[in-house]
Amino acid sequence: MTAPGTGGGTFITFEGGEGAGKSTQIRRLAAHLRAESGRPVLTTREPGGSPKAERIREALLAGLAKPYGPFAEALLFSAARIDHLDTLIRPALGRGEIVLCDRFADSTRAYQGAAGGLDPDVLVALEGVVVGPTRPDLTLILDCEPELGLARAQARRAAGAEGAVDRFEAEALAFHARLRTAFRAIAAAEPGRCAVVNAALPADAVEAAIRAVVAERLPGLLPARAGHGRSDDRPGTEHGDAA
Ligand code: T5A
Repeated sequence: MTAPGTGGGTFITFEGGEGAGKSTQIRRLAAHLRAESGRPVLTTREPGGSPKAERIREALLAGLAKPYGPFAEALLFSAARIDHLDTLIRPALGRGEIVLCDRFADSTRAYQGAAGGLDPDVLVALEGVVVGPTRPDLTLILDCEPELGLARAQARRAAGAEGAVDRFEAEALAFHARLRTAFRAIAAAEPGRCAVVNAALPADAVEAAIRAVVAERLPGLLPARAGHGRSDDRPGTEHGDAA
């Protein structure tokens, strides 16, 4: 069963704090679904995903909107989201594709709302206008201590060609702790849509936990096959605490 606004496609979002492993796990789930579902799989991200939204992403992550406060930032994330939905996500869902998106509206709730202090009523109104009926069928919330996620992001930066710490990663630890609480609260408030995955586990174990959640929550996604989508038939993996 898919959400009413997804037009025959399947919309899965990944959420969580900095460096929780969302990009890593999107790549892995996309490869699995491409191999096993027989349906096209689109991976994308927010902010960004479409050429115009990527331009807004650059400004947001450079901190250009920070002086104007969380409402202005939420408006810019929303502007990027409108273009992303109109030009990429809704057309793909309309073609029956599986869309895996790295962050979506829950990030606005957590970053600009719970951690940034923006009025929840404003967020609800904004989300209603911007997202409308295009709600995710499933949201995987990758949960770990903020210190761990920030350390992973820092290690990746030290090893690669990435630039300086971006506008949100640079926030104080207390901000990141509020984010974690916010994402867990979103999951608790919408248990039918959201599943919390223990992202502190090794990447293989997180992947196995995600496959198990997808198989359980979206049983029509993969053709029925003995043991399909179950992580406990794979030696060397352990279950996450998917809720
Ligand atoms: N934002 C976004 C808002 O404020 N409001 C909004 O509405 C939206 C949509 C986006 C920023 O914008 C904010 C949130 C963000 O601050 P971004 O660069 O896309 O910026 O930031 P993130 O989404 O946080 O992405 P990151 O790349 O930092 O983190 P990921 O994708 O969660 O982590 P990933 O997979 O890149 O992994 C990080 C490192 O850890 C390793 C990986 O190999 C990598 O090196 N790793 C693991 N190591 C050990 N064990 C595991 N299980 C591991 N999983 C990954």
